Amino acid sequence: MQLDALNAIATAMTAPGRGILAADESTSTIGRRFDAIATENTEANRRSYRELLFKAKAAMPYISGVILYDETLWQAGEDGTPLVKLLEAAGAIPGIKVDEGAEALPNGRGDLITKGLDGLAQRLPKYYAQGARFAKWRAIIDIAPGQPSYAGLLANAHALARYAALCQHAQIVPIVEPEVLMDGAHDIDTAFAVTEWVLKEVFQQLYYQGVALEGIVLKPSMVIAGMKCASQASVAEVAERTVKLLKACVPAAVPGIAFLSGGQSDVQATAHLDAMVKLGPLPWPLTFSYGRALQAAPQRAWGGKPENIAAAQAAFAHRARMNALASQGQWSAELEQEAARN
Ligand code: 5MM
Repeated sequence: MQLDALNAIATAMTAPGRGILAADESTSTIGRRFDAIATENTEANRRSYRELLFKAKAAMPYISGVILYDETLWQAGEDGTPLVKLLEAAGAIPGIKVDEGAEALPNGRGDLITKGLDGLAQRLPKYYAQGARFAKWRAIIDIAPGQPSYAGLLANAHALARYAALCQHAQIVPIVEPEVLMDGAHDIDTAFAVTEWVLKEVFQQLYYQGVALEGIVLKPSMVIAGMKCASQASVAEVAERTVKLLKACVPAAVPGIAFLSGGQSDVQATAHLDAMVKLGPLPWPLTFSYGRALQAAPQRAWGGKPENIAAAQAAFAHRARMNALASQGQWSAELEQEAARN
């Protein structure tokens, strides 16, 4: 393992002013997104949609890396150029989602376990040869009565650490993504306590598996009340709680932290990132690795129609720029409105 090279990639992925586009929706997830815009979930439509994002000239300067789904890694655009080459030409690092989704953990009382370790050592060199320089694995932690169980939490943290060690041996930077879902009715105190437990266990397991922290990117969820909770915290409180938690749990050796948006509205996800960065200086750069919060607007603008490609690219560029500003603590709600007027 060449740790300096892994560290250089992880540092580039989380450089302030740029962030990661999570475009790794599995075929069923992108199908749900396409349903919402009355677009058929065909291979050609998935390719056209992702191609329009990667060719968005005004957006890509703000994108350090793109997480791809397996299918996309091997696809070529309309003129035959591999989509990976489009990304490289735009200065974005290609990455690959290597987990194979989640299933119920036996005896887990509702906990899920992420699959995909079997055969991963054999798959990684193929991804590297195709241009992937980082990978992603998402552990899903749901909060509900009696959940997560320690058994579920430990199994997921262990799998994340095993994945990360395998990636580093294949010279691929692992994005370590423990997502505490914000779907429930839990309050922000519960989100804090569970996320703290998860991060403590994840870093313990990374240590046991010999993962070099200098060669990973952490992709956490923010500390936020569940969507069904009546009492929602302010932007300032979410930022303050999240930064407090990260300082207590994430070693300074980690080169950067790139958040997931987890179902927040796009502007909310930007506002939270900006507020956290403004609490700095911090031991690590904070940026975005958003899926829905970057793509909701371009998907609506596109609606599956070729004549809307320019509008979709403009919507994507706007969100990418707003988040890039947020990663430097330079975003404001006024800027958002100003851009909407132009
Ligand atoms: C892009 O969505 C990814 C999940 O796809 P599947 O559920 O189909 O596997 C997801 O892992 C994503 O990378 C992160 O959760 C960040 O996306 P959000 O929408 O939470 O910012």
